[in-house]
Amino acid sequence: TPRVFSGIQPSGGLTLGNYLGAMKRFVEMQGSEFETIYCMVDLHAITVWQDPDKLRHATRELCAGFIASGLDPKQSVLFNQSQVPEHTQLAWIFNCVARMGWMQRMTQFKDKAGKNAQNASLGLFAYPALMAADILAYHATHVPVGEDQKQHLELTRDIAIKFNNDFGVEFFPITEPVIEGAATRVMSLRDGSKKMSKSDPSDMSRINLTDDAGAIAKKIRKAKTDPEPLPSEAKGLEERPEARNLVNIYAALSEQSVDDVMRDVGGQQFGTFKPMLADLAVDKLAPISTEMARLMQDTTEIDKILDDGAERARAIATPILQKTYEIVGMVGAK
Ligand code: AQP
Repeated sequence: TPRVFSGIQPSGGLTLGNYLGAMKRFVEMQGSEFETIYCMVDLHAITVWQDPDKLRHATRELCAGFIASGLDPKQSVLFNQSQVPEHTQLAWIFNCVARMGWMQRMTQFKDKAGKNAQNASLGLFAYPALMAADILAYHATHVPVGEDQKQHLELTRDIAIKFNNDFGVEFFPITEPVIEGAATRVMSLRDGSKKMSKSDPSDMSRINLTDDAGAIAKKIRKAKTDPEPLPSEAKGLEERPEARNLVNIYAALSEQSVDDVMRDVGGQQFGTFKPMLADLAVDKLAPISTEMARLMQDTTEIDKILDDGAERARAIATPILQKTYEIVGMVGAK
């Protein structure tokens, strides 16, 4: 069976971007023709400084968010990356396959390292090799992600191809990114040219899955827009990033195409559209945040789910890592 792998960093609270670009898609792929494996990638999160207590909390809360959004820990494998050592073991092999020049081209590294790249962690630079290991440790064939991860997935393919060529094998699959839907790139509510991100210093720039109805309504009301009413066709949104973003969010949350949404809301003022969007967002997100809060009351249950998920993940990853070691020429591989 084709196998889906994807992950989210516990580097803060979940945003509407993570939900629409990733989690909602994860849920849609569960129970289809795919075997689904989803990971809290805590080792990725620490490529930038994380407070240890906050990291523990964010990892458990992310797991709660997965379940609250509709992932079933029996149908899907849900686990925490650091509990499966095969990820880092395979990542080392890939560090030796990937080239410095490939990594230097990664726009996420450039964005996150900023001007002072010399001061970024080595882990941040090597991030895409660990990501390739996450995916290929399961021989995953499909990876649902937001638009921002496209370049990293191309690198995963390059690593698989180079490994297979270097060792004359056809061992690692060439993974397909799955980037679909109306909201593959949800933008900041304050700046239509920046993606919505959990680490943006401004909380007003994003909707968190833990925001209450009041906060969601306020953030949407204050979202940056232009003074024009909405156009009557999707084409009219091309030069209006903030308006386009709000329409895309509306389309994704209501599971309609952008064209269908435009048919209903075209010509409206933001004074009318924004409250509609806020109501819809509260409607869709409130049940998730309520369920997350309930699950977080007793984290022993979550820890058990993660222990169990790690065991199931290792059952798949261990033989793949051992076979990799054997191909590479390591004594003792079995
Ligand atoms: N704004 C977004 N629109 C659509 N998809 C998004 N994703 C993230 N932001 C958006 C998707 O969510 C998945 C998990 O992302 P991640 O947490 O591993 O890392 P990220 O992409 O770096 O997300 P953030 O929120 O911006 O985290 P920080 O601020 O810590 O870097 C991915 O599939 C991603 O595409």
